[in-house]
Amino acid sequence: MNIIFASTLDLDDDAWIKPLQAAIPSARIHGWSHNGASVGADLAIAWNPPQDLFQREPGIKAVFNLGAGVDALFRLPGLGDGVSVVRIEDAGMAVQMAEYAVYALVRASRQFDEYERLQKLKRWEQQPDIQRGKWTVGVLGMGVMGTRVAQTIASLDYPVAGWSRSGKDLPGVQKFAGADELPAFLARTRVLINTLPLTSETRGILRRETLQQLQPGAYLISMGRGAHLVEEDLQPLLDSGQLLGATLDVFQQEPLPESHPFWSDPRITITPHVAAASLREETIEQVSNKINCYLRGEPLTGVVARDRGY
Ligand code: NDP
Ligand code: OXD
Repeated sequence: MNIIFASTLDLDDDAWIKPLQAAIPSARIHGWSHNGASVGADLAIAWNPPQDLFQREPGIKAVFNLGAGVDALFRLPGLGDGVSVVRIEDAGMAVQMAEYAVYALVRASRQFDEYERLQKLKRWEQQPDIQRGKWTVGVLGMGVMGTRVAQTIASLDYPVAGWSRSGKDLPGVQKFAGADELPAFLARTRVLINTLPLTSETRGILRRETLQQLQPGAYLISMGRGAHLVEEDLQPLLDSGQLLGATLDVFQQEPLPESHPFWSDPRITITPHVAAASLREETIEQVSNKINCYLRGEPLTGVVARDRGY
């Protein structure tokens, strides 16, 4: 049984391949070498995978993704319909997504962004008290990430709703399901938090037509994928006052090019795809458990539904 560890990132072999090999003794794990020949891989462990992964290794039967989002894998040529795609579930990321969302929400709702501006001017000016009822929060995607985000924000007494394909019942979180209920969800939401996976159905979901259905003076916090946002629609919505600000972790092109207009817009806060980092120990433990289950023929969690793309 050969496993290829396929990543274009400069990951340290000692930190990744050695512990994976120790945890999966019944297989041989090979590193990816650019210009190298096939190792006859049966399985792959992938993160930022090389473009020619499936062309060089046509025998791969299952891919274990070292992250939650599998959109990059689906863009690779040669991923056969019969190949199973398995993703990481949480592994320490959901709590980080919740922290990121709370940071951006609280910065806006408690006006800490305004206090940062006032400090630069050496001005001692108390802003009006928060009216929590006016800070309605809506979470797009109620999976592993969105659930933790919504629960955390609900615990801070903000009015929270969650939208997903099937609808999720959570105490303190209003449920919205499917495309039919999206307009009602948007209409009650002021702070929109995106934790969706990128699929053919969710690409471009953050666009003029949807964002202008939010409550006036809205904020956008996006941690899903860059292609959820139609980037050219954002600044006109900020100019019109429909949106007051945006905190973005993900972009159509990453790294965000220096010439991109978002960099110099003070209404937009930018982070370099760090809302949640894959934590090495948790990720190695989870992926090796999944591979060992697969090798023993046991059922797995985190298997991506190929027809839905997540
Ligand atoms: P899950 O698969 O657990 O959850 C996905 C959620 O999105 C589900 O609630 C699902 O609905 C919902 N959904 C998917 N498609 C649709 C649709 N067409 N309409 C309505 N709802 C839909 O994924 P995770 O929560 O683990 O991860 C979500 C994404 O977060 C990842 O794919 C990745 O892109 C992003 N991410 C970003 C990180 C960062 O650092 N910026 C870090 C980690 C993840 P249902 O429940 O009905 O299936
Ligand atoms: C992920 C990410 O999908 O880090 O895991 O973006």
